[in-house]
Amino acid sequence: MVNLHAAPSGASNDRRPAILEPLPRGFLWGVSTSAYQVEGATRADGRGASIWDGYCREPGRIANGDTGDEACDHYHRYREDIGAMRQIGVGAYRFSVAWPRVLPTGRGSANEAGLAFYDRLVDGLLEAGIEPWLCLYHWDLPQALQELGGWANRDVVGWFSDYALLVAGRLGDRVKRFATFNEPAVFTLFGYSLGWHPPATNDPESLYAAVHHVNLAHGAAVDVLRAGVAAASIGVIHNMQPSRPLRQVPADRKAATILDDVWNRAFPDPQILGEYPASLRDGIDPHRREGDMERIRRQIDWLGINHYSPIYAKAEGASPLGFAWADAPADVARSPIGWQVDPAAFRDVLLDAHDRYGLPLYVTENGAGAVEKPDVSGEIHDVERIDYLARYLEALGEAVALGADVRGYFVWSLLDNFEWGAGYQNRFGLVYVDYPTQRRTLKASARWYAATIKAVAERVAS
Ligand code: GCO
Repeated sequence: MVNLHAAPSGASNDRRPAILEPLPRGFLWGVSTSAYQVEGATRADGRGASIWDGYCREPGRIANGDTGDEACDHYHRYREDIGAMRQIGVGAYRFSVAWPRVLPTGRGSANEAGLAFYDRLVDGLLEAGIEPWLCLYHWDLPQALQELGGWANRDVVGWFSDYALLVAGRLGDRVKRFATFNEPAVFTLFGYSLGWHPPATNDPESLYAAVHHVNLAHGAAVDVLRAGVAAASIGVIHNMQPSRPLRQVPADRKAATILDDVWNRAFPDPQILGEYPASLRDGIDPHRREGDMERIRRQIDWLGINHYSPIYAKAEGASPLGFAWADAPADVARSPIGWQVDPAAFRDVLLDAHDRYGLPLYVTENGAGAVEKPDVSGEIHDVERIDYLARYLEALGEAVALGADVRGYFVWSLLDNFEWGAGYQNRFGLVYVDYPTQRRTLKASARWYAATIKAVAERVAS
């Protein structure tokens, strides 16, 4: 059974490593990042503009007017970052390719210098014994394609599959783990309805079109990767969070059901089960052509789950979608940046995903945000992050003990990085980044994660 030793240990105030009994042999430990959040170098070596470059410059969009222009300068400092991964002892690194770095206008001529960066990154990882997990899309659409309608234009399916072909052809001799998309529910809903991500439009028609085209692009990319990469292991990454009514009243309960369909089901259901949730069908229908559901439902090898906390909905008559996003009730337990902490919800998400989709699961993101700085000795004692990770790993262990086929866990994130609308103020890294100097410092959580990985490996070996 689950046996998590997590008592405070000695002067450092660090928790002891998590010892998780039921984890399967070969359980994979990793860390995740994404291109726009860490790479910086947005004007280097021929990279084209992404939708985030311009959006960050619009007044009031991002806290403190921050942009991803420099981020963590991972583009130049990736070797040092691989060094940090080695120190932590992870087996895998999940990163994303910046589409505009390799295809500056999204299609047409490739940018050799951009491709060469990913060659160096992948080679460096392999030399360090770290498996590259490559995600094709983590939200940084080339600006030139946005000007043609972005995800609302069905032609994006062809553009995306050409991009997948380019990446597969260049890196597929060394990279075997591919994800098509990261959290499509977030960038479609936030981008095409709620106004929190580019293109910040609010039009249900283009939201439904974008949802359907992303699903088609996923299917097309799976086919390209399957045909082009020998021994590829292909998956997709979805955020999954229980959708709860703000108040226990019928109208809020209904709103929570609709949000559940839009947030948790609009992508994995068609991609894995071949069907949209019933509440979305009328909206999707005008965009659906014969044969589309077959094009979307392609065999994949694993499902990536990103999870942090539950979400809440309330009824709102004026909302065209039938729900409004709500903050969690005031009395819930929260992380240092106010996100709800509820490990049992994580356990249930893993069990539900196992039952519903029947695929091997990888937790591709989980972690805790904080506003933090080093103490006088230069150390970062992020005890709340350690506590969060320990409790969530315990919940993962419970899900495994109850039968969920979870094969790996990636912490979000390796580094503090550009946290979208929150800019640099919210830090999620195991490694602290001092942005003015780009100096990296392992936090206490990095040492705790390293100790956990080691302790689990020793237990399996004994
Ligand atoms: C996400 C994102 C990350 C975020 C992280 C913390 O996939 O939501 O992949 O980009 O930074 O989730 O909010």
